[in-house]
Amino acid sequence: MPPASPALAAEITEIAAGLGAAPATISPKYFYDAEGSVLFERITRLPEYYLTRTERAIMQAHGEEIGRQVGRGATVIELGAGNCEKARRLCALIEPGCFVAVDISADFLHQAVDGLRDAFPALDVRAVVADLLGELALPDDIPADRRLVFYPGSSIGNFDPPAALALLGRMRALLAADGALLIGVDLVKDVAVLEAAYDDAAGVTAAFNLNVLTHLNRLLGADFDLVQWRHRALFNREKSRIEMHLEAYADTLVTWPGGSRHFRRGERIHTENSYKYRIADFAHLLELAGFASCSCWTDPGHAFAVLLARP
Ligand code: AVI
Repeated sequence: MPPASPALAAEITEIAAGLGAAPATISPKYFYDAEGSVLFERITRLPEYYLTRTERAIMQAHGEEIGRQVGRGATVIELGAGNCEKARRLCALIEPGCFVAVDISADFLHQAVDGLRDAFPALDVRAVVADLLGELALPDDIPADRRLVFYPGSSIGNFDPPAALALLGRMRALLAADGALLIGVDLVKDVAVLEAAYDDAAGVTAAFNLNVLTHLNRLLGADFDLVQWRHRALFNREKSRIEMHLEAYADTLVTWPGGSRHFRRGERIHTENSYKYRIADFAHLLELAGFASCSCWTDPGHAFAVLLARP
């Protein structure tokens, strides 16, 4: 095997430490290889996965008011921009002067911003490759005034509250006094609805969760046998979060170069948390991060909320 790059070596060390921990964990960032990204797109169109379409409906229903509050000509900074699909709808609503797409995946990002430039030829479109967990530094020539940080999809829910607070603080640091944050947040609701959204009848979320093992087999040279593992998605009421796990059907030994772990039947690997908020609790988190005021819109069933927060 050729020697791993320092970045890959660090990932391998992180993954091996997670597999060795009690309970075992795999970071959700490893969901998103090429296959995982395709599966996630499919999840967003599932009947049980209400988040994406509900957020879209809120943005459509209240687009005029959001546009009025933000005003034309702002600089939109979308964090985790992905395929820039949501950006297109937002740009049509608020007509920004500049759009900055920030994402960790360079290849995907450059393709997506090219599409956005074609759709909005007059818009100044930039791409910034950055990890949201690191320092969020933008190039100096990006306008500093009237910035709108856009973080849709309830991705904030994939961070534990202290990490969510720290990320909101980094977003706040990107803004001058006239800036704002537009963020989508999934809300606490009936457990059956929540669990179905993360364990759909067609098995797409199960395939998404299991795919992380295929990714690890490739990345780490591990020998996970996927038929030995099942997808579990459970709402943890106390922590107000959906937890995704992979559970061993039988005693199984997993090995990789330099390590191994024996899993007992029923033992789980924790792969993701997706926190569900009450609006008041999320508004409090925003306040702690330095946002002084916010407007909030929700759907008639109060499944999801879109908040516009200002310093
Ligand atoms: C990306 N994120 C907001 C999704 C969520 O709902 O927490 C990831 C996901 N995991 C399983 N289904 C969707």
